[in-house]
Formats: sequence, structure tokens, C-alpha cells
Amino acid sequence: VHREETDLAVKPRTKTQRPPMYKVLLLNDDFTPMEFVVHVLERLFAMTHAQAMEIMLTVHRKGIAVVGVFSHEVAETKVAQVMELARRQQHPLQCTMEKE
Ligand code: TYC
Repeated sequence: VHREETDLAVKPRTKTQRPPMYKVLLLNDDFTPMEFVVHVLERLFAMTHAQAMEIMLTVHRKGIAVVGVFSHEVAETKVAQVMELARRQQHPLQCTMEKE
């Protein structure tokens, strides 16, 4: 029989610790081609063409958008991968992360 069913009093459980999650943010600029941004989103964030278009247009109109929410390690890797693809093509695209 489980302890909870037999004990007169059960110690309150301490709150479960969840690891902090990080938003990966994409920033607008006037120079990076729309097709390049869509390509990056499809390639690195496993988005469909329609999803990638939607996020890209949100960034284009609003200046910034959340691309996804990940663990610290995965978010860091995604940001580095976006920045590396942009650098290689000499686009000024900026990607950053922020604790949720
Ligand atoms: N504003 C860019 C243009 O008009 C397109 C763009 C969208 C750039 C999203 C960056 O994160 C970005 N070509």
C-alpha cells in the first residue's frame, strides 16, 4: 500500500523545479531578403513554408517575433546557427534569445 494512503500526515511536496525556457527571437532589418528568412526558418526550425512565411511577415511588420521556445542549450545553438547562415551570406539578420 502506498505511503500516502497510510500516513496520518504527508510532508508537503516542495515545488517541482522545471528548467527555465528561452524564447528565440528574430529581429527585422531593411536588407535581409524575405526568401532568405523563410529559408532559415524552414531549415533550422522545421517549419512548413506557410509557417515560415507567417513568422517572417510578423517580424517584417512588427519588428520582432518569437520563433520558438527551447531549453537554454538548444536556444543557444539555434541562435548561433541563424547568425552563422546570415553571416555566410552577408545578411544583417539578427537573432537573439531571452528567458521566458
Ligand atoms: N524587412 C526585410 C525586407 O523587407 C525582410 C525581413 C523579414 C528581414 C524578417 C529580417 O527577420 C527578418 N526585405
